[in-house]
Amino acid sequence: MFTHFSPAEKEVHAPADKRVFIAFKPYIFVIIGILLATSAGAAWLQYLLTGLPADPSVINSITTATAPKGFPVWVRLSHWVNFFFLSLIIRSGLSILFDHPRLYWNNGCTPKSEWIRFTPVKIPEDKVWTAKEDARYISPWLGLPGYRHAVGIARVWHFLTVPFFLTNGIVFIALLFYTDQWKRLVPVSWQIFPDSWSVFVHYATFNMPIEPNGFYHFNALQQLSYFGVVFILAPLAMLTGMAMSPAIENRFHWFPKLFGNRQSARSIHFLIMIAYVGFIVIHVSMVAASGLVRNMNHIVIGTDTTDARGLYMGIGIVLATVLFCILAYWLSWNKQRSLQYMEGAVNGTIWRNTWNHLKPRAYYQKKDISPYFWPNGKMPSSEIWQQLAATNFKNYKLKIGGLVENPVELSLEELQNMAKEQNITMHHCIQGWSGIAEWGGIPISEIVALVKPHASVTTVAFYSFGEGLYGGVYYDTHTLDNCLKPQSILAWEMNYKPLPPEYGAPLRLRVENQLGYKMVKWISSIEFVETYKTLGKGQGGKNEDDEYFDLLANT
Ligand SMILES: Nc1nc2c(c(=O)[nH]1)N[C@H]1C(S)=C(S)[C@@H](COP(=O)(O)O)O[C@H]1N2
Ligand SMILES: [Mo]
Repeated sequence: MFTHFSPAEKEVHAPADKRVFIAFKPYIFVIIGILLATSAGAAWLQYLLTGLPADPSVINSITTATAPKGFPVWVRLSHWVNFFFLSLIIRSGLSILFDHPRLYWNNGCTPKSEWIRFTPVKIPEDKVWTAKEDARYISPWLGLPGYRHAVGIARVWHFLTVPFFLTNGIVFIALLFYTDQWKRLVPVSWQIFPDSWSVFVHYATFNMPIEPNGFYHFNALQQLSYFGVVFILAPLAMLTGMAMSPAIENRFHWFPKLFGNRQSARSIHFLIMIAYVGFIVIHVSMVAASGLVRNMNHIVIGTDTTDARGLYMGIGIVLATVLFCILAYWLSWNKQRSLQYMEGAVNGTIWRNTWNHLKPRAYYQKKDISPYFWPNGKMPSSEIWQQLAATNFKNYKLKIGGLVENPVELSLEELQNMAKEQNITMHHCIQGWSGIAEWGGIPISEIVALVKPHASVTTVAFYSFGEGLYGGVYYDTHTLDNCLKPQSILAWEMNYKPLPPEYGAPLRLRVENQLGYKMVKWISSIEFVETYKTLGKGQGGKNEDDEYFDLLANT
């Protein structure tokens, strides 16, 4: 429904193989077993051996006189705003995850080292298997926008949501402490832990504890879990998200290390999502089990009454969110370009004015080089490239032109004699994987100095011998500014050896503060232009044109 795929798009987005699949490393079962044994298992043991512990809600009955009374309108609003944006964030996050349906603890994303995968595919060892081929289908009921390889639009939803989610959270926490509502969420005594355990033993052994009236205060376990969601899960979600950004990683190298590395940050980001979903399921069940009608009045209209108004309005809010999800789905498959622009206008602008000014640095050492490096993109099928490859690119000439004083054509040897810069850096693919490699090649600044672009030049376009996913010349553009950074090179060397064909021979781009799709492989020519708007479909690159990838640093 709402989708109208061309045959080529159908093959990408709605392939025949839609199998749902999850596989874990065996140790994950051991961890789940240990977690169950030390929680529910221990609770049952205590219950069977010593009986039910005293109900802390009864012993420590807090006088309602000092407790915050009821739910002011800002609590109710931010609760539902949060619900709305969480549903967008989680669903778009799932779509992003399925574009590289594997999670790792190591930076290099070596196949078979993933601790969980959502694909039945075992990576073939006898042929090139690209990351784009590895993307998996996810039902649009679950993912936003769903289907296969819609990472561009999924990122639009994910990143458009973040500023609102963050603002809502900041306003909520500020008002929490400005009023006395913080007393609901923030434990003030260590007693919270034994009390929470007692409550947990009750739940785990199906003995409902006496519920305090949530209009005034929560039970210990409830308080502790709300505290955890607001003050631990939400900040961790933001920080692990940021740890995946190339622009941040390349400048603040220590940052992803807070979580191990980029891939463990991605894994933790996923586990936080699981924790959120687990919380939502338990939270909603408890709300229903402990007096649905009254609880809905608390959080929707702010009264402690037993009429059904809150329930009806609550259902209305949920339905409105569902309707918005349907609208989002329709937009995702009918108004891709507008969505892409919207995201570019918000986040592209923020990004361009902040992190993108930072100069990337190469921090990695030889020992960090990944044993495996995912290949991506279609190998060039053009005869010209194949002939050049057959003779080791001896007859290759890089054409450099456009708005320059001195257009040139340079052989590989001539380029190699000009200058060389070597860096060990991490590649950040938009799909989620990464890899560390050494790259050697000529700084683009040397080429700029040689050809002398006109003063009106803002943008440099790099064209490939290869084609995009849907055919047509693969190209991408960078700001002249970005090209002048010392780490921006045209590489002919990977891991101290000549660049292999599948990684972009004879020349490929490395621009280290950017996502992987901007690093054109199999470069045929370079053009200096006034604007990217006159090239291709005018979005700044092949993936931006055809796959709605982020419009980031283009101006
Ligand atoms: N010519 C060309 N260059 C390309 C691509 C492509 O499809 N064609 N894919 C890009 C993407 S999405 C990525 S992640 C990197 C992958 O580089 P690698 O194969 O060395 O890992 O190349 C980029 N350069
Ligand atoms: Mo990529």
